[in-house]
Amino acid sequence: MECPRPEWKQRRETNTCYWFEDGDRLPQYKADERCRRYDGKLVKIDDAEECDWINGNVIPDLSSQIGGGNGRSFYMGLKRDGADQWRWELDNTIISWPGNWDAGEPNNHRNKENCVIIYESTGKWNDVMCGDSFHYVCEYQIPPQ
Ligand SMILES: [Ca+2]
Ligand SMILES: [Ca+2]
Repeated sequence: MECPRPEWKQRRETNTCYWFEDGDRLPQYKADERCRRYDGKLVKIDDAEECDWINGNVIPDLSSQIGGGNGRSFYMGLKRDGADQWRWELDNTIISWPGNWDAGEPNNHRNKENCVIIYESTGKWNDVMCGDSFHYVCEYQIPPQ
């Protein structure tokens, strides 16, 4: 059971793989296309436990590679829907936990912020304009054998 590429990080308890893509910055829909290329999707952070795992395991590794966290931000697969609810693109479900929003977020600045990024420095979330370009996080579920 393997992740799509060696640089993806595997969470063994759930056989889930994560990839913090820190080369390109892309608008959200293009980031999603890029994840699909590897049979993945932009990450769905199902609960506080998964959030803690990502913040505790993936983000520190990433930061150490470049000698410490900086101002990078990463798209996840959460979007505001027409009814002003936060919905996961991976399975079209509404978020079922409070999330890990930064202080004062989501603020929907100018009523135009329908996508969500993770700050590398803190793991906190912010709603942003989907057309703005950021790095991104893909998730891939290894199929049961
Ligand atoms: Ca997940
Ligand atoms: Ca915001």
